[in-house]
Amino acid sequence: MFFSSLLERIRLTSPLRHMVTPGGHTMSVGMTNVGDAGWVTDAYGYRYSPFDPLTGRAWPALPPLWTAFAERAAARAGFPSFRPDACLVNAYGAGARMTLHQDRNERDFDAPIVSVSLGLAAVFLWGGDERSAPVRRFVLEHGDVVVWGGAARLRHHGVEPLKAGNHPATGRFRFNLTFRKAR
Ligand code: MD3
Ligand code: FE
Repeated sequence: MFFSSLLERIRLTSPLRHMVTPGGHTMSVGMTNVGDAGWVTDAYGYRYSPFDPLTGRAWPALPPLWTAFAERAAARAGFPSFRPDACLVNAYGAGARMTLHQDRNERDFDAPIVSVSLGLAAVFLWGGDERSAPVRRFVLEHGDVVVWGGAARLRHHGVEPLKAGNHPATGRFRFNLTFRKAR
């Protein structure tokens, strides 16, 4: 499948790593990026960087097949002019989670974010515009593609700790790709 094989090649250039938040917490989710810019966090803050801080070199290029896939999904959801320039790759092992947050480091909130879930299923947390708003739970399964745009774009969201398991496509992991217009 074109996601998994390309992912293996990406990891050889820019390996998955556990980044540190400005508050000093090491993230349980392993991350890497492809594209002209990649999302990073360290002691200085959250941002998009044209370089992989681990290698000092550019992130691997967005595979044209991935870009085409994300653009087609966005178009079907009503965003025909979406052109992603970044893709964040998240890798969840057993217990890895993402606390409730908003995605606010992109320049243009009118552009949607397209997410692709692969491998083990996870419980997705879907909150509101305020962090304190009630949260709904959805299961994201292998092959699920969601386009988050319009009023959904700045909603709080997160992922519950991943349950241990084994998936034929990804082994003990869940991967999530998010296609973004960062700049
Ligand atoms: C709703 N990733 O990378 S994907 C993230 O499963 C992130 O790894 C989660 O949240 C994951 O920032 C959730 C679904 C998702 C992604 C981005 C969104 C939902 C979103 C941005 C705005 C609103
Ligand atoms: Fe997010």
